[in-house]
Amino acid sequence: MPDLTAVKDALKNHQIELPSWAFGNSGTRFKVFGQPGVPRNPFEKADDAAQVHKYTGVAPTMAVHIPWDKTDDYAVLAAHAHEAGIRIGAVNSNVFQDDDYKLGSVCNPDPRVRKKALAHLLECVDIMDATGSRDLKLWFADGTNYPGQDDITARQDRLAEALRAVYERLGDDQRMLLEYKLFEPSFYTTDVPDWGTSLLHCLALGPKAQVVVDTGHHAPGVNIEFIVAMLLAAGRLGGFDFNSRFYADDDLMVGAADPFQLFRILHEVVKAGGLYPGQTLGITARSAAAAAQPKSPPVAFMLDQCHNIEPKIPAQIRSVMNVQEATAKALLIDISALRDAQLAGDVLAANAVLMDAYNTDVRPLLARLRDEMGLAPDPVAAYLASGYGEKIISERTGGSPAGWGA
Ligand code: RM4
Ligand code: MN
Repeated sequence: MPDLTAVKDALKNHQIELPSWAFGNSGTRFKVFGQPGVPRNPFEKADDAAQVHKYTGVAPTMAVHIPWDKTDDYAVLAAHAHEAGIRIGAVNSNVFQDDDYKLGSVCNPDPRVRKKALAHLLECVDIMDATGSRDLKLWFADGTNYPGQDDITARQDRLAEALRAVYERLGDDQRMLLEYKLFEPSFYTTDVPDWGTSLLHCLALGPKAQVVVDTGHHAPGVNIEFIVAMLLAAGRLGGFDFNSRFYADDDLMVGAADPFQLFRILHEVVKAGGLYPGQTLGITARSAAAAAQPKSPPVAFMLDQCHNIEPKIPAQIRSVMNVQEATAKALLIDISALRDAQLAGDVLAANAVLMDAYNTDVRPLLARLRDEMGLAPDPVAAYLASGYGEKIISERTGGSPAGWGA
């Protein structure tokens, strides 16, 4: 049986990163429903993210998205986040919301547009230097809508060239995470549609280039844990963008559509040791500044979500708890019993070991864990009782609420 103290230690050290954009207004292409009290700038987003960390104890960083979180001095933003009790995490680039990018960004046939997109990506690395962030997350909306519109391999060459330039700009302790997505906004070809394409680029670049798996970015029925296992084995799983996927990429709360899949994914991560801070997959050296930062796990556990109809801060708390519950269950798998059954070819016994862990109610264990961490046993209830939600509604009047600017 797994050692409960070790399970609790792993859960105490777990780090789940929140997306700044989860706190702003969001919606679908049909309608954005505004909510009262949403942040008006990245500083207020950091304040809200800090609330999630305050009640869960395992969400110490907030990813930013440029230009949604544009500010004059990123060191000031980092200091503000620190003051609020968190740090700035991954920097997400945005080369999909400018008229110039109609035919793509770094894959665009026009060299002028490619140059502009690359300049933005390099600016994001400057921001990482100022915030002390380890990871640059790259997602490209590039692709084509019609057969013959552009040359598939020429676009790959342009992509490789831009990625190389970004890679060369990274510090020793920085990484770039290349995200893939099956389709949308392009409908015929997508330039980074799958983990194979992302991995090929990363392998060509070097160890600081890693694949990021956004759970929503797959076709229905894809076995995501298999992809995760392969990437972990190759030392190239840089992180996750967790969310759900009912029919396609919905950015709803992680674990909403399929908590069992989340558990299966986390089993692969736990088995490979991807949970534990201090391991430095792919990083060759640590600068003094980075060494002074609290250590991050080799696999970044990021949320990539939007809360269109539900209140945002409690939804982020719930999402963190969903990842935490699935992780706890994965940690409870009796690995030696599983291995024995597997090696004996006992199909049913092996499956039973996995299901026993999955069917365990881990909520009492997590309540005890929170108690040991000096937290309330029910984070959502504690947040709702705190009055913070009412406070931001009354205080945040005037100005424009933050949104994703689509
Ligand atoms: C994209 C992609 C990116 C995220 C944006 C908001 O679909 O998943 O990771 O930064 O959405
Ligand atoms: Mn994503």
